[in-house]
Amino acid sequence: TDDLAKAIPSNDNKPLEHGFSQGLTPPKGVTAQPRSPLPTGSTVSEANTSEKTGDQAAEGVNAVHGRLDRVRADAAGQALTTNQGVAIADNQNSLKYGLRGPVLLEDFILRDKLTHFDHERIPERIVHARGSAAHGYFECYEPLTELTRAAPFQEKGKVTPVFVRFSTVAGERGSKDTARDVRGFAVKFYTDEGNWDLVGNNIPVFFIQDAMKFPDLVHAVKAEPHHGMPQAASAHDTFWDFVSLMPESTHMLMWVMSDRAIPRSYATMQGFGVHTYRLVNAAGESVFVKFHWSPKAGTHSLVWDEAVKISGADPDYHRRDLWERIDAGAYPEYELALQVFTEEQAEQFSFDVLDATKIVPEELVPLRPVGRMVLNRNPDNFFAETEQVAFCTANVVPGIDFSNDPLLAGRIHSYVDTQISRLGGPNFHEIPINAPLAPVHNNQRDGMHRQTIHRGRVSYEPNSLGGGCPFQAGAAQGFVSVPARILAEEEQGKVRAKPEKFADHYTQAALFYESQTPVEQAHIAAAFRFELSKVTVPAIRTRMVASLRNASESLAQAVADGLGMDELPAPLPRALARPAKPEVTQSPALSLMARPGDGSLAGRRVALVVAHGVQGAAAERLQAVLSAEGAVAEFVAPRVGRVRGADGVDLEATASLENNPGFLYDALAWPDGEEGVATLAQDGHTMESLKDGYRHGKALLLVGAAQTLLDMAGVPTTTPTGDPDPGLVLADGEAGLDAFIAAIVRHRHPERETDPPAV
Ligand code: HDD
Repeated sequence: TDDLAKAIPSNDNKPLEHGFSQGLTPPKGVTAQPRSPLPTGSTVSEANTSEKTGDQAAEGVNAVHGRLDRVRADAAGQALTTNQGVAIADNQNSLKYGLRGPVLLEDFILRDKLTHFDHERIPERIVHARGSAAHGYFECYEPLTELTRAAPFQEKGKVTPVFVRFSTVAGERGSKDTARDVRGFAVKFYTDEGNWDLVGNNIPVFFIQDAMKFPDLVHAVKAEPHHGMPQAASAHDTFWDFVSLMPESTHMLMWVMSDRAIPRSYATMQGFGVHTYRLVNAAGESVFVKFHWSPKAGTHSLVWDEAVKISGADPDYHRRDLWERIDAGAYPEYELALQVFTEEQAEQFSFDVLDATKIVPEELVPLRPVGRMVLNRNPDNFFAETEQVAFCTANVVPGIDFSNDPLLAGRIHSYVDTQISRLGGPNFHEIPINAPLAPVHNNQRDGMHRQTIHRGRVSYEPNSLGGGCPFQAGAAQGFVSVPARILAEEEQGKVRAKPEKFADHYTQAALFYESQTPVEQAHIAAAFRFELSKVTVPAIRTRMVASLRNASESLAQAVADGLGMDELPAPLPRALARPAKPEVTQSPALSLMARPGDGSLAGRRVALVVAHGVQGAAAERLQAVLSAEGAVAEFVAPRVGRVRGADGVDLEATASLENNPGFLYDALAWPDGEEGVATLAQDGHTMESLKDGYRHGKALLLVGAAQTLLDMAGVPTTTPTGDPDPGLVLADGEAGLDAFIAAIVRHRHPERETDPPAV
């Protein structure tokens, strides 16, 4: 038994649950398998060791593996058992009195199985129900000890394991990924000094300024309560009724109506901590900070028509993309940058840094890159990890502290509170995905689903019976709140009110809109038009346009035109007649075009559309070149399976135009081959793929005979202004390959766009 106990890292009472070969003797004829070795191939350095816990990761393996490994189950070579560990002889039939007789109540095996099944679901998150997650690590570029004592930032090259969950906000757990919505970007850092959750979004501002309004906002945006529609969409009366009555949401509306709300991938969107937080160094000195994540692959989005079509063909589009990138080793990577400023600086800004509807423009406080985050491992089990992970804004570590943002204050309460009902009690911190790597010692006891077996008779402090343990850590080790004072404020006593600058609802909305390229502005106007056209009560539309006039006359006019309004309503009265003069009126960094990415093809999906009679060898070379650049290039044919090449070189189509329509790809190519092209020309799917690819601004390559398809599909070879189309590559042989690759890197070719679309 001693040997066995040593071999098992945690619960030595129950080796059998963990698939240990030392356990149950397998039935005759079955060989017991040794436990599978820890996964390798992660790029985490060996320095990933917790000095505190003594945890040492296996070479090349994230330390978090070790901790979760104690609860991983592997049934290889094991017999089926009940939850009490009793081996099950027959898993096909209930226990009956006679072959055609009644099932017996005593069938504890049937009841064990059904009872558990009946309770397999837990309540979904009230917001951010739909999500996808991955493991990875954060690596610090340089010590930030002058700014913070937070564990992840203490050494150059220091690696901290993370678990990241991305989500949409409004839709239910099974809703589509490509809804127009904010995306959650929640990062759990398993630091040496406890868990730090940076629970952010892909948009740096929020709809409301005070947590008091959060339930109203969420009730307004979710499906309407009488008929439960629409699913995962803000395009309905109650949402626009609420936001048009809440002018503080105008800035956020600009962002959610922009292409940021329809990202191409979780790997191609930014993340933001949103609130102003504090960094605190070992001397107790603090500065304000805003957190920014920027994707290495660049910020890329879908276009609306594409997002709508994808949601039908693949509602799991973003989940699949994240999974496949990690599976293929094209690990999503993000750089963490800080905007650091002092309280005195903040006092001088034209806006209030405690107002979550405001950004700090990068031109005012530049971004300081401090590290990178790599997502390099998919979860083993969706429920155990992605569903049960509990992020809480209250989870901060020494070196990180809060500001007085009133929205943040509500969040500090709300997340812990929601997990108690969602995860069924106060011990959700013991669920493996939530458990810190740092040890936990306190006098909290009992409650639903307690895992820890506390030893001894002492569960209070101070005590002498336990030698005074666990003892207060003191200021040197423990968390100490910044003794913040409120600068330049008179003693006001308890108030339910807001500071004056909170009432400037439009200056930054204008800043965002004015900082977009003309194409992005057109998309914002089209999104407002689409959403408001779904609103059935005309007065709500009018009120929204009246509000927009305060942010941008030209946007308001474009939206009014799109809604067939004969004249513009009078602007909504402003809460603040004379807002402070903004420091900047243009911020190019706010455009999605500001972050084109590293120029690699990694993670891009390319369809090579083929049919019997294609030039097989050339098509194969095309696939090889694109794959060598990191793209996922697959043959798509009228049917899956073998495609006969005219030159005797056969291809394997892994997708069909029916099961994977063209709009699921970033780029499409039609290789040469007269007979193949003639077959494709007979297939309506080909024309749809070509038209969609053109309309969605994608890179298109047509080689030799395939160029005849353009005319048939009604796709022009120049842009509407008569200029050459940089995304449309017409080639003979291999001549156009470089141009095609350059066009894919550019992501989309919006110069083709007309409103309404010509194709
Ligand atoms: Fe929240 C979930 C982000 C305001 C209350 N929120 C949730 C998640 C993210 C955010 C990413 C999903 C976490 C996960 O993947 O499990 N929320 C934000 C941001 C906000 C914000 C960036 C504004 C800056 N949230 C906000 C307020 C409140 C909440 C003001 C309430 C006072 N949020 C919740 C919640 C959720 C949640 C109800 C649902 C499930 C959960 O917490 O774990 O408590």
